[in-house]
Amino acid sequence: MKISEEQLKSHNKKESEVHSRHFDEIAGRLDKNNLNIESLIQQLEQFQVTIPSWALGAGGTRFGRFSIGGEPATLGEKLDDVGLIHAMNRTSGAISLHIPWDIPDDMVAIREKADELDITFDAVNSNTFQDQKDQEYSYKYGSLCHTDKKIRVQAVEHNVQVIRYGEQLGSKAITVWLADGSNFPGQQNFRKAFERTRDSLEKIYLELPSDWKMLIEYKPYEPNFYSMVIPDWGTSFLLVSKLGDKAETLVDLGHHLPNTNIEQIVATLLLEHKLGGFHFNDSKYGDDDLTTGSVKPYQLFLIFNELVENIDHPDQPFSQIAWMIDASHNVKDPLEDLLQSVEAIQIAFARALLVDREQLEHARNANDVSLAQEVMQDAFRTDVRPLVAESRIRSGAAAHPLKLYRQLEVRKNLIKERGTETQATGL
Ligand SMILES: [Mn+2]
Repeated sequence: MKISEEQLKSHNKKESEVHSRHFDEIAGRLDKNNLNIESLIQQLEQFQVTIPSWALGAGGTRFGRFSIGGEPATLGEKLDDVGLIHAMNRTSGAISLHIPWDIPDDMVAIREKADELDITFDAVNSNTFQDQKDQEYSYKYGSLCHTDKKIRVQAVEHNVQVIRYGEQLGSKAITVWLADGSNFPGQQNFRKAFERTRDSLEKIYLELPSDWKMLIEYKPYEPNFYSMVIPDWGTSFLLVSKLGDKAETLVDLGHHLPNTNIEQIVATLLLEHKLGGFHFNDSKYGDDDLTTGSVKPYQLFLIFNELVENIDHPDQPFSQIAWMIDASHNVKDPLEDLLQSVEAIQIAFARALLVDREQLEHARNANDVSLAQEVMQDAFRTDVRPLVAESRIRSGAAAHPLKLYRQLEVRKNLIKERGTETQATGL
C-alpha cells in the first residue's frame, strides 16, 4: 500500500480550518513572548527519528505473542512500512536494521527501494544475545566477555560482519548491546569479564570505517539478573573513553533502574561529548518498551531541555546525535504506536525549544527556585501540537497522521495484501 499526494492533500484540506485557528492562536501568543516561530518550525521540520526494523510487528512477551495481522515478513516489507510512516509524518526517514534478522538478499534492490521511499539506513545493530541456526559456538554464557577465546572471536567476527553489511547499506554507525553478565553471585569474575569485553570491543573498533561511530548501550539487568557486564552509563562511558573518538554512549530510556535521573546522565554525557544517541521508549517499571511519552512525558521533556540547552555546542552537534526508537508492541497496532512515539518526541522537543533560557539562567543564578520551576512548567504546559502539525504540513506530511492512518484503513489494507499470519524475522 502507498499513500498518495492526493490523499495527503485532501486530508490536510479537511483539517485546514481548525488547524489554522489553533496555529494562529499559539503563534500570536508566542510572538508576544518574542519567540521566533519560524525558526522553531524549521527546527521541527529538520528533526528526524529513526524507526527500528523490529518494532514494525507485534513483539509479544515471553508469555505469548498476539498477531496484529498484515505484519511485514521481509526486509522489503519492513521498508514499505517505514515508508508509510514517513509519508504521513515526514519525520521518520530512516530505519535501523538488526543483523542477522535483516540481512538483505539483494543489496542493490533494497537500496533502490529505500531511495524510492526516501529512507536512509541509520545504525546497524549486532546480535550476540541469542544463538543463530548455523552458529558454531553458543552465547549461553556470554559473547564478547566469554571465558573461551573461540567464542569471543566468533562474537567479534559477527560485529565486524555487521559493520560490513552496514557499509554496503550506507549506515554510519554500529550499536552494540550486550546481554553478557551473570545470574548468580560467584559465577563471573567482574574484572576479568570487563577486561575481556574491553579487548573484544577494541578489536571491533579497529574495523570501523573512518566516518563511523560505535554506540555502546548499557542496561542494569535482564536477561542476566545478578550482574551485567555493562550495567550503567558510567561503565559505557569508561569503555567509550578508552576506545576513542568514534565510540560514544547510547542512552536507552528503558535501561535504567526506576526513578533514575536520566536527564542528568544526558547532561553529563553532553558535557563530555560522548552522547552518541538515544533509544526512545517509555516504562513504568523496567525495560517495558512502551510508547515514548505515554507514561512519563515530563521526563522526556526534561531530557530534551538538556539537549536544547546544548543545541549550539560545536563539539557535540545536535544533528549528529542518533535519534532512534526502540520499542515493542504487544496490544497496539505497531504503526499507530510508532506514529504516537514520534509525535511525543516532537512535542517534547518543541516544548524544550520554548523554555525561556535567559529567565531560567537568571532564576538559577538568583537561587529563585520557584521561578525556575515556573519557567520549566510554563513551557511544558504549553500545547505545542499546532506547531508540530504546522511543521508536518509544511514538509508535505499529514496534519494528523494517526487520523489519516485510520481514515485510509491502512491496517485493513495491509492485512488484505499480506494476510493475517505473517511474522517479521526476529519476532
Ligand atoms: Mn535499546
